[in-house]
Amino acid sequence: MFLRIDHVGIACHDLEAKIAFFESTFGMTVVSREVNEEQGVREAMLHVADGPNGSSYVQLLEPLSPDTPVGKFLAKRGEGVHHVAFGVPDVAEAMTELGGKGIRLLDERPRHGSMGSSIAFLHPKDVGGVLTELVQAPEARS
Ligand code: CMX
Ligand code: CO
Repeated sequence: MFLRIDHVGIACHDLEAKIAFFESTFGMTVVSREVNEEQGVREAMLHVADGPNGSSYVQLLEPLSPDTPVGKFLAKRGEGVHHVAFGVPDVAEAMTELGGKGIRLLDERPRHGSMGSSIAFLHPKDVGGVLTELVQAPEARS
């Protein structure tokens, strides 16, 4: 079902400071910066590696306000890993398949993610405590 780990989402208070840390410590490069109002985040994607099934990234997330998924997470748990995102060939198909297995979908339909992707989230309580994101890359469907 999964093509790759697309990204690991990391919640932080100060996006610019965290970008500087990842760049200077790991030599990673920012490939995209976006504000996603729908998700309530200011975010940056840092390239990790390219594989046969696409690229993988670290996604740094700063909340736009306390009353957002990442804002609530930071208040409750502090900075750290917020979600894991898997690449899928077709996010709508994956949602149907996983919904049919009783996993709660947090989105009724795919939403807009980073760099033109289509995304959907699975409830962390149904995935062993891990907020899980499905990602379809813009070029994935042929
Ligand atoms: N990972 C694991 N567990 C999490 C979690 C996370 N990121 N966020 C919340 N939870 C847990 C909480 O700890 C809590 O558990 P307990 O009841 O045992 O304390 C439970 O889920 C409910 O948490 P809450 O703080 O009451 O928050 P909500 O239920 O209002 O929202 C969630 C939780 C997952 C439904 C919401 O964060 C959501 O819809 N997330 C999807 C969208 C998102 O995260 N967008 C930002 C990223 C965008 C991107 O990647 O592009
Ligand atoms: Co993400």
